[in-house]
Amino acid sequence: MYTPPDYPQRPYFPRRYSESEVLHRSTYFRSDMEHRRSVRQFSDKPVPLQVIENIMMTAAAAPSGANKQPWTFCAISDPNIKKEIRIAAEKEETEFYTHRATEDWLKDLEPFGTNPEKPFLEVAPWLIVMFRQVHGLAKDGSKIGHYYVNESNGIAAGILISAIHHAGLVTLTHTPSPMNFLQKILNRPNHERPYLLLPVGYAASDVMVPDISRKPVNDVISYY
Ligand code: IYR
Repeated sequence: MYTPPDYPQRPYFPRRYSESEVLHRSTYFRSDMEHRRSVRQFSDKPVPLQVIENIMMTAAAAPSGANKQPWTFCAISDPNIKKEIRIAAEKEETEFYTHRATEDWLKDLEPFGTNPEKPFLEVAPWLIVMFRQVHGLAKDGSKIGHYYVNESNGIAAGILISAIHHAGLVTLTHTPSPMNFLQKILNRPNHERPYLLLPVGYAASDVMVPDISRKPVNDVISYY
């Protein structure tokens, strides 16, 4: 017998589909998501704020530890701030490519043709910066406990990327390292730490991506 917790509960009506619809929807979604690629060449075509807000609020509907929703999404379209972020990111990336990266790492990056130059940080109409909140802050300034902060943000990031793709836009999961400069440039409080930087927009008309493939089913799934 189901015994409800001592907290208000309400009925929930999950979407219900026929078995054939479930098969069709899962097949269709799989193929749509398999079409997704990370993109480094963006068009400067504007994307309305409402689209970006829809995408971020989709991500903010992610499950999280004890429903603490330990994230903040910052959306940047101001060209001056984008330029400031590009300059700071390129400084870190120059360090990475000239000193920090191992030989093996640089070799693994060859298919992507990456280098310290990050023009997409200025060309893409929006930059979304996700911050993970190591704890929350109550109105009186006291700390609110947050749990599974990395896992929660990883889940929200996945949904964010899916929402961007679903809208017909492209993105790149960009992680200049270290990324503390984002906290400074965007003036975020100390309990927020940069988690991911995603340029968002339309792909450039002549966009190219490396000819790489995903692991086959037997390499990623084991049934028991
Ligand atoms: N952050 C660097 C390097 C880089 C690292 C990995 I792992 C990638 O998958 C891609 C790039 C850069 O953005 O160039």
